[in-house]
Amino acid sequence: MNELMRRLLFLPPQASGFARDFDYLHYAVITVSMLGVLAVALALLWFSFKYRRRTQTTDPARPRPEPLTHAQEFGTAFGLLALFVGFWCFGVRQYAVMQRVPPGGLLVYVTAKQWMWSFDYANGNRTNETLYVPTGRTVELAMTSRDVIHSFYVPAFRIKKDVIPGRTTSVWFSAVRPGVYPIFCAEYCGLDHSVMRGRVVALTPNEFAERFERTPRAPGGATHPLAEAELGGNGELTSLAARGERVAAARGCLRCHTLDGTPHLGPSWARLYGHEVPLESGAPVVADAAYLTESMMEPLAKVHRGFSPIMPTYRGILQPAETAALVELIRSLADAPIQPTAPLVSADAPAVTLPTALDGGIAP
Ligand code: HEC
Ligand SMILES: [Cu+2]
Repeated sequence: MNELMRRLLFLPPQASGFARDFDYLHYAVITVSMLGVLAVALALLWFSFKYRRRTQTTDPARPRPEPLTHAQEFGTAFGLLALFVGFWCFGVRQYAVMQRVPPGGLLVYVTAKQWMWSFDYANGNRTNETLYVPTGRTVELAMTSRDVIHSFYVPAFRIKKDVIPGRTTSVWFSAVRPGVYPIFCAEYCGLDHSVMRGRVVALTPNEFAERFERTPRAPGGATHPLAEAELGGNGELTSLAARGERVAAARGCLRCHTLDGTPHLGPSWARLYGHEVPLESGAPVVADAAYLTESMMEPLAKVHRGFSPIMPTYRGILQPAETAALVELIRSLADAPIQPTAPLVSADAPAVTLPTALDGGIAP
């Protein structure tokens, strides 16, 4: 039945964990709608026959339709409403599943630009156009754009999500069987939008570990020339977190942040990722890739409780590759041990000269 409906509706293969549930709802909505159309069409035919125009002589007493009672009217209206609210409830449930990333998956950083996709892995690999993933494991994509809004769309996984410059959006899936699945850009993004394609190659976990996790270079052999150009590296493979440390030092983040749990002018990055952050305004948030990126681009949007809002914005300064490296650095410290005896501000910290920030203005 599933296979029949899938073919009838020309749907791509169901290659991710939630593809099947997703399709069932699709089938239900389509079937109900089609039955509705059919019922209306049949009624139309029947009524146009039954109440057709006749001459006075052949049909002096023309039948009149019985009007519906109020109960019948309300019953029909509520029935239809309940049906659509039912669809909506199923849809919301599926949406919630797709929004909540299960912990412990493989995190890959996706960068979109006119007109290609590139993928950065925690071990330092980078591939263009082809995303390699293991089957049977949660894969989370932390996505951002270098230029305009794009949208990451893998029909076989039934996932689609906008990719926005200056922000990080996440999407997740787990591939159910090995194969090659096309990636499309689903947001018009310029001249070559239609050829902004890529593919997901799902490998068995063994194959993935063998071919991908151990080799210093991506299986395709591709290393993004921008990776070195942007990060000033010399081409050797360093883990993304190590690159993050270089970026943090180069961009001056470590004047205010520490990696060992010591609070300084800003909160420490140790044990930050995946933990709750108390905010000055309202309810706490969980520090995920989206929150961390927002904190860099728009530090005032959510201020960590107990810290003064002195962090300058890095919008337009940090490149997407640098943002990804910083997020990965902070993620690598998610379970870092915290020195219990660490002084509030380490004595040997270099003196910090704060720009305009303390005078009320925020440096650009
Ligand atoms: C002038 C000091 C200063 C510099 C430089 C600075 N920050 Fe911050 N940062 C802060 C302060 C203070 C906060 C807490 C207040 C807030 O949330 O805005 C903060 C908050 C953050 C947060 C949110 C953490 C949390 O616990 O809520 C992140 C992530 C962050 N900074 C990243 C960076 C990165 C990356 C850089 C370098 C590119 C950087 N910061 C440079 C002072 C700084
Ligand atoms: Cu695009």
